[in-house]
Amino acid sequence: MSMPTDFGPDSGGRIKGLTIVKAIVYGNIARYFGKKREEDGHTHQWTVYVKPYANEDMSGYVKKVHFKLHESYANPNRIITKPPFELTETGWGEFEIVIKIYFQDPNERPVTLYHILKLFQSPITEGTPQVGRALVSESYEEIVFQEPTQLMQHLLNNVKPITNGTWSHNTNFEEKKEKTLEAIKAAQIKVRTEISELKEKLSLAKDTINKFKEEITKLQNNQTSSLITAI
Ligand code: SLL
Repeated sequence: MSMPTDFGPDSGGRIKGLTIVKAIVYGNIARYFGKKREEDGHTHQWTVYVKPYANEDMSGYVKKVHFKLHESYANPNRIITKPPFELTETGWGEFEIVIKIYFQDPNERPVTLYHILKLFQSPITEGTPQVGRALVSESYEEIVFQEPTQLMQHLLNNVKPITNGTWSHNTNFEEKKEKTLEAIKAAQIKVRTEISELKEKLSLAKDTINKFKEEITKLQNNQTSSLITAI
């Protein structure tokens, strides 16, 4: 039986034409102590995480997640080898965390994400989801596996559920998607209207230019003919 797999020397053992997408959510949750801690000046406890968007156990295809913290932390390189792929710490400041996801198949290049650790509620981002007194800052992302190996395809397509219950997120991504789509559509209409208004203005300006040009030509012709008459 023929297989859709090409294991020829140029294929690298990858399944040609196949793309598998895995949706993930990454970010942080943070909780204020209520005061500055005397001994180290820390004000918050936070957890940075990578989790699956769907109810799927990522460890089927994720080998480890590397969280790179700010240099002010002792051992800023933290490696998590099993789910939940998360890290809890305490601190006083916000900084960028580099998240590198390694896959079970070493042929698959690691994926790097950047997350700005958020501790403080900013007044402009109203609607940032709150859990109890905690602050949530998370993003939706899709990992695209282009032409995975047969091993990786198997791992990606045979993930186990995490829970028998419902798997939900702090952020209502469906609602966010709808709202973002609406905003894009509204912006599209606005831009289209502006373009047609500008086009109209441009064509008016062109008409005016042509009228002036005609006037200039007329005046020049008159001048020439009166000069000829004078001679
Ligand atoms: C800032 N640029 O100044 C940032 C740096 C670093 C936060 C924030 C260290 C905790 C510890 C900590 O919270 N660093 O003492 O280990 O806001």
